[in-house]
Amino acid sequence: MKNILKCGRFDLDLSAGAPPQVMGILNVTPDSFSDGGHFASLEAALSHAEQMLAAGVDIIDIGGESSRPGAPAVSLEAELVRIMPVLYALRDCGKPLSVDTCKPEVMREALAAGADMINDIRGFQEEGALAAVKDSDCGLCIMHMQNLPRTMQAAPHYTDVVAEVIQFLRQRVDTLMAGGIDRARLSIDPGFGFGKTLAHNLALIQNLQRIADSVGLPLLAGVSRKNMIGEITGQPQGRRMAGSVAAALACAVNGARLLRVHDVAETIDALAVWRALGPDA
Ligand code: 9MG
Repeated sequence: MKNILKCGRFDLDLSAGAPPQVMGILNVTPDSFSDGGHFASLEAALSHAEQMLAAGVDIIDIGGESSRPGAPAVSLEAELVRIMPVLYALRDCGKPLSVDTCKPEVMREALAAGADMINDIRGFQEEGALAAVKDSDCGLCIMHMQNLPRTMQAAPHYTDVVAEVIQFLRQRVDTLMAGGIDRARLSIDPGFGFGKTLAHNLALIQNLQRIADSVGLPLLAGVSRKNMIGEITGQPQGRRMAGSVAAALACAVNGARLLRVHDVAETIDALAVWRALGPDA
């Protein structure tokens, strides 16, 4: 059966037999560019986007607020100044544009400027978030997080991480649908590293298909360059590409239909090799 995610101007085929969609990460935060100047950041972001497009990215996720553990909060104005020029410049790039934000005002501005998807690590729980996306036709990614980025890695605790993530995602889906959002616009995400230990993250990877089936929606996985990759490989941030590609592939094998990654070209190659081995690989 076809499983289409309605995503603004685009319909994404997330059916089981179709190749997983690769979402390229485009961070427009001072820590993602070396000199921090605004014009230089824009230029660097656009050049990075061009590289991802040339590599065959399926969707670009633009973010102006870092969600790293302990990262400082960013004001509404600063977030808009970072992402809006990038969104305008990429609007006609031919691929869906996602905006990674928790702020309803940013959601509204981004959608008015042509964003196709909103990726909210808080699962649209902020007051006004549902209303901000309701009357558009954008896709939504609902992510699970325990606590908030400042404190989430202090002492993550679950009795049953898989069951609790499923329960949260089901509740958010029910709330969003009760609020008038079409189910065809929804995707879910267990939120790797967001209030999770390595053991929690591994349990989630092993159970991705169960999570997707239990909630009944396509699942997005974001493991790229995260601490869990460093914990397994012993590698620092700048040397986690191979581990990230391997983890993304494991997520795809286990049922993820969208992969949020930094290393677009390498992930696409890995997926191509896996898919060449046939449906049972
Ligand atoms: C913004 N962001 C950082 N990590 C993420 C992840 O794992 N999933 C989603 N949906 N967004 C993320």
